[in-house]
Amino acid sequence: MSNINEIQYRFPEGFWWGSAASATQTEGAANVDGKGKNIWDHWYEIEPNRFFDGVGPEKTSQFYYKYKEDIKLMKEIGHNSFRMSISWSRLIPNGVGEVNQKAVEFYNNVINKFIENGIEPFVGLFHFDMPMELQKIGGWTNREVVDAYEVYARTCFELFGDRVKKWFTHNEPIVPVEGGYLYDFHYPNEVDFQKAVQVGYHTILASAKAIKAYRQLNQDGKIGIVLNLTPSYPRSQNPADVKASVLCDAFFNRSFLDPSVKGEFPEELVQILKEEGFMPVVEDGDMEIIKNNTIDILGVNYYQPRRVKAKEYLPNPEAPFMPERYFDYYAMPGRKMNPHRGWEIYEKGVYDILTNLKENYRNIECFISENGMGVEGEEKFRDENGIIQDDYRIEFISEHLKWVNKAIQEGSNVKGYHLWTFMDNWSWTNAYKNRYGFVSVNLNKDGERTIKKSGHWFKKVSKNNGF
Ligand code: BGP
Repeated sequence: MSNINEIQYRFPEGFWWGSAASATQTEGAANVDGKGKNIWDHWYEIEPNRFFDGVGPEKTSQFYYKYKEDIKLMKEIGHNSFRMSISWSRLIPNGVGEVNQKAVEFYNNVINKFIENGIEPFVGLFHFDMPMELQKIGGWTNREVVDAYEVYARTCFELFGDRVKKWFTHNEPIVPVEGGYLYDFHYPNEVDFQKAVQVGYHTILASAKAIKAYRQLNQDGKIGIVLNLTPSYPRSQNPADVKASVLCDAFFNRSFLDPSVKGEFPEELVQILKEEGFMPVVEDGDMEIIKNNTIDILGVNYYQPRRVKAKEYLPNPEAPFMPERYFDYYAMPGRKMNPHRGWEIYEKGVYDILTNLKENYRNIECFISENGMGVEGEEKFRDENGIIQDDYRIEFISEHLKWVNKAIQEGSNVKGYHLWTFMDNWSWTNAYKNRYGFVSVNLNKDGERTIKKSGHWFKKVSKNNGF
């Protein structure tokens, strides 16, 4: 593997090697320099018990203070690109209105530092972190928030678009729908399918409006979205299982993939929403905007498959409506697990996604924008030289990369691979339970950074453009 001639899996020239992170999970400095509160700051204030070990978002990994050191480390481990996100409530503390000049300065410094180090910054506009002032008026349920987001997006393009050439309107937009309005793992912790639908719809509309605004500015870059395209595999080929998987896919993947790439919503989903009486409120002209402003580039986040079967029992008609009225989840016997996160590991999933994009979504330009393995208690793998021997992560990445490589051989338009994540960070309600980074962060030593074995390995992969 150290010898270039021994490379078995070679990647195309210019392949993007790097990682991804988000503002709230890394920056820290949640209450300084004029940043407004977002839903995470607020939720932690009122319910700290919901966060692993009671650790909140106020400090996280201190990227706000340590970005120079961190970007240097990224360069050291072979990054040529990195996805960050802008914190809306740092840039515009109330969500609408005044722009925080301290934030402008911070993001300018960060972006410039990336470019100075030969790392292309990919920038996301929304990574789960709704400004609290906007959540108070209903967050994505309220159309005013769509307008506020459009202004925020335009502000970002105007401020940073001269240097940032890859923008992403949302990260995993289905997750705030699931977490905030169905399954109780994001604030505001409501269980309300009608609101969930409205939130999803407004998010898509907001994305299309941001894309439109971006194109009006003629900034000569690309704009897209990052989706977690968890494939839905049926338990069997029995038509009932297959139907369950198709509907599950419509709820959780195609709900955002189809409007983002094709400018239209999946027929199966619309049918169910109509039948069950949950259509969102749509205004005249919306569909036109969605149709005419599809993405240039798609980020694909992939962690685990979703396995689905036909319903075992008749659903309770009195229970609140949930997508699971149409399918049940299925734990495949013999599946490989990451026991820490409780997620199945199924490497071929990444290939299936890329093949689907090639065959059914005009082989849109894409990249693996997140993939990774969260592990609890990694300190026990630290050797006498202080390096965490995370061979399991190297195996996880290489097994996925082999499938990405196969997809490329078969004509997939996939341009890069970003690990989740660069350094251990704050994973929402799991806080620092599971560690995902190429670089460890020691919370007991002021966040001291140490490159793990996987980071050293990745450097060679990136240098050799293969392994
Ligand atoms: C994705 C998110 C990331 C990140 C990752 C790991 O869904 O885009 O923000 O957190 O998952 O998941 P978790 O933090 O829940 O372990």
